[in-house]
Amino acid sequence: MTDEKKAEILPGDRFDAVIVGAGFTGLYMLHVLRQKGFTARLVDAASGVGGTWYWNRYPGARCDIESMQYSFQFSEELQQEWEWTERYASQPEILAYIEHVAERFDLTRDIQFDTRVEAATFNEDTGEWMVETDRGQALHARYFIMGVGCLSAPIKPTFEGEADFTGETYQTSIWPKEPVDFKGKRVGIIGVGSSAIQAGPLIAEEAEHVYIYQRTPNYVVPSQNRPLTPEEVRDIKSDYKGFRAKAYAGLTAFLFERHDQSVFDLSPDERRARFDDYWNIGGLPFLGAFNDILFNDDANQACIDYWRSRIEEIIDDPKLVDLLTPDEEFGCKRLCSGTGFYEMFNRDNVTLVDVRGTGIERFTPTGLRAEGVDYNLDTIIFATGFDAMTGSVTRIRITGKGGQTIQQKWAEGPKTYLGLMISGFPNMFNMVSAGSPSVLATMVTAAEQHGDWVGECLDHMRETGKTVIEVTPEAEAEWTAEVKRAGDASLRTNCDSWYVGSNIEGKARAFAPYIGGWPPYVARCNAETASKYENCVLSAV
Ligand code: N01
Repeated sequence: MTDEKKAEILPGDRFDAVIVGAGFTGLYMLHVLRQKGFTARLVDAASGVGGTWYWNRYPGARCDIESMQYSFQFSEELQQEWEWTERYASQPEILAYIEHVAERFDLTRDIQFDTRVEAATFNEDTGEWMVETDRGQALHARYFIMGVGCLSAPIKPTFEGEADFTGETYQTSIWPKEPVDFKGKRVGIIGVGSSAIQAGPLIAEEAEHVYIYQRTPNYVVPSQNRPLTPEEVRDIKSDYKGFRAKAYAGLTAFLFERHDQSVFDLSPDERRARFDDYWNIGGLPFLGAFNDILFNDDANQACIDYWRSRIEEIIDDPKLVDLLTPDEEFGCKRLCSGTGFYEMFNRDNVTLVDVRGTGIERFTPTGLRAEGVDYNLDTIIFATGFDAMTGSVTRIRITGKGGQTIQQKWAEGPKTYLGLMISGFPNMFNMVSAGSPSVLATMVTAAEQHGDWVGECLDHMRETGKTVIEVTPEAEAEWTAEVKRAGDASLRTNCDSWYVGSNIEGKARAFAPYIGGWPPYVARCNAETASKYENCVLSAV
């Protein structure tokens, strides 16, 4: 990116909207607003576009939604011209795609990079937001739009002695742009979530030894990633619109074959054959083998039994299989999709360290001490996750009406209307995040749906001469209860996970995304638009 293409930094600028975040959501929002003739400034802490795909550059970073679906559909030309090479796209390929989109739609001239939004304050007299950045700017805007992502507030535990460690440390969620050399190195990886599961096998191929520090095991299924064939790409592109429409009609807005049958509709042999088919399909679609895996304890146990039988086939040491077997429902946490994760433990240069007892006690000058044992390490990698769903919002000092902060508002968990609006915070839109399907749908499709919804809302405001829109507390309470109801109906609320915020000490437990399904969610959003915002108060100041 050349400097001339970056938006100029001017203190005190005034816009129709300030958008935070240059990932899929923020970029599409910017595109929509520009098409409609609104002025907008997009601000991002990174030096380029990409959002999560800008920062997560660790070895093996890859999407778990198929590339032909994890991409924009608003432009037929764009989706026809872009060539994905693999079934699941790697981080470099996704970042190249996002950069292409920004270039193709000339978005970067309205983006201010290397700038972190620190605070935003609503002025009740003017009906405007003042957005303050770490460059000492105050941007003024009628609308404040958050496209800050669900998994973009990294967390890193701190350990005693960290400053004395003489080796290198890295964090998967803020990985350097330069390649990291693991040759001949003893590497420790803290965590076994999706990030470690993707990075571990590749690092193990290069390093002298890899120690994986596992506190809680995760279920991993093979992603079955492979190059896309020209035939399947041609097939989809011959009717991309129709393909997208089928995906849109599904529960998660991405297409995969889902059997509407219970585990118990089949005989044990048929059931195993079905699970085998889905193991071969791999990735998140594995959950589509039966319709009750996530809703019925016995069906879930049948799935666990199958999963375990497959892991026993892969791993030579039965003790390791025990250690790697979670004691919670299958799919309760986000299912991990990987390549070569379990196979990695058959290598002589990989050691699984169970830290369920006293845990990682401290860092030492030459490594770390865990469960009473000293490990000599050259490199330590934190693959320790995120303050998911709300952290990227609450890390900004957002102040709404009456001086109420977003931290106060969400002290007992996120409260929203359709995920998009928050009572007490007029003219603010919270995109593809808590209270909407977000992480349970494909984020790119969700970004387009929210971008279009907000675009129409702003059109309506302009056409009717209104300048302030705020959802009613009653509508917010009803929707927040609906998000909870839908979460409680699924087994996904049973375990500790970032979905419920339990990975953050002191965070109120609440299942943050809306799991009631994509079509009903979109219908609710459309009904709100069609009713001309019956659940909101519109005024002019
Ligand atoms: O983070 P995580 P992630 N001592 O929270 C451990 C998406 N994503 O970055 O469970 C020891 O899953 C922690 O242990 P525990 C995807 O949605 C997608 O890997 O708290 N361990 C856990 O093992 C995913 O779900 C892809 O006991 C400590 C790990 O760190 C989400 O992002 C790729 C510890 C954190 O796992 C998050 O994944 C990557 C400590 N003090 C990410 N503190 C795709 O495939 C934490 N841990 C698309």
